[in-house]
Amino acid sequence: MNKAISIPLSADVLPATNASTTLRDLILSKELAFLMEAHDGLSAAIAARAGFKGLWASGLSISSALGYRDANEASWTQVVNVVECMVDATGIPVLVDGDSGFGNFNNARLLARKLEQRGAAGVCLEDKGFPKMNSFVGDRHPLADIAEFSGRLKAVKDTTGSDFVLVARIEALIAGHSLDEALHRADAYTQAGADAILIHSRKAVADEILAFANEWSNKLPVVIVPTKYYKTPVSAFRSAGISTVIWANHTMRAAIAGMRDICGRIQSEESIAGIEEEVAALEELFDLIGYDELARAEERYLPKLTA
Ligand code: SPV
Ligand code: MG
Repeated sequence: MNKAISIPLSADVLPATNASTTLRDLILSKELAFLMEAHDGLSAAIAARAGFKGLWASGLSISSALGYRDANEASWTQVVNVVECMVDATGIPVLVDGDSGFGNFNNARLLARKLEQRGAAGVCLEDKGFPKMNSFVGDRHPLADIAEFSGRLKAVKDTTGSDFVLVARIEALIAGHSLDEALHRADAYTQAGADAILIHSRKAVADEILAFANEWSNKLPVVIVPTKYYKTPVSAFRSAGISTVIWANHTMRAAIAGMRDICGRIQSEESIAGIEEEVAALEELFDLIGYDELARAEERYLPKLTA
């Protein structure tokens, strides 16, 4: 009997212990969990290799990698296709940034169903309209009506399986509303069936996030994105009972810095001799993308080479 081959690489690349940890396990665990941003198959494989047990398919990073703004310029089908590559390249759970769901309840449930079919472990929907704008850009972040957004959440919950994780993201603090408004929304989204609450902030300190966590007292797990309050030590998040930290854009920003420096050097030096030791070896690339598995498959499936 032929054994199914794994394409392209999962078992060859990942520590076996990672593959069986579900997103639900991570988010519900008493331990503080970390999701690392990725935006394509390669960055996903690198993050998994580093030991992360779950990934954040960042809307900002996926759209940036495609050359688009994080304002729903990339279509939902483009996002779904990228997520599929991330899933194929790793085998660890992927929480997808579903923005505001690309429309009403109907668009949101279609997006979630397609993500689930392609192997995503969950989706995060934010309570804004379509098109949304990245939370760190400008001041125009009108919030969705609570009842209407709750309908989006319910539709996703009714459409997806019980393992698929639905994270409701509250943008009230981003939009300049009060902590009470954020808490009120968190209650409504809990009623609507969310599995976790992502509370977002763009302040340089974590005070409003920690105040939220304190008042909320873990009615549902709390997920945070400390991009702007990056100086806050994770011990503060542990003490506050936060469930999950998302490092939301750092493979993308590392790639920008690396590519910017190397392009500049090659351009000015008119040579690649000086940078050879500074870029990843081709062997590392072949290893990350599982060329060894392909070589074994060739042994099995291709006719033997004759001299
Ligand atoms: C993303 O990574 O796309 C996010 C997080 O949604 S943020 O950029 O902070 O809005
Ligand atoms: Mg986003």
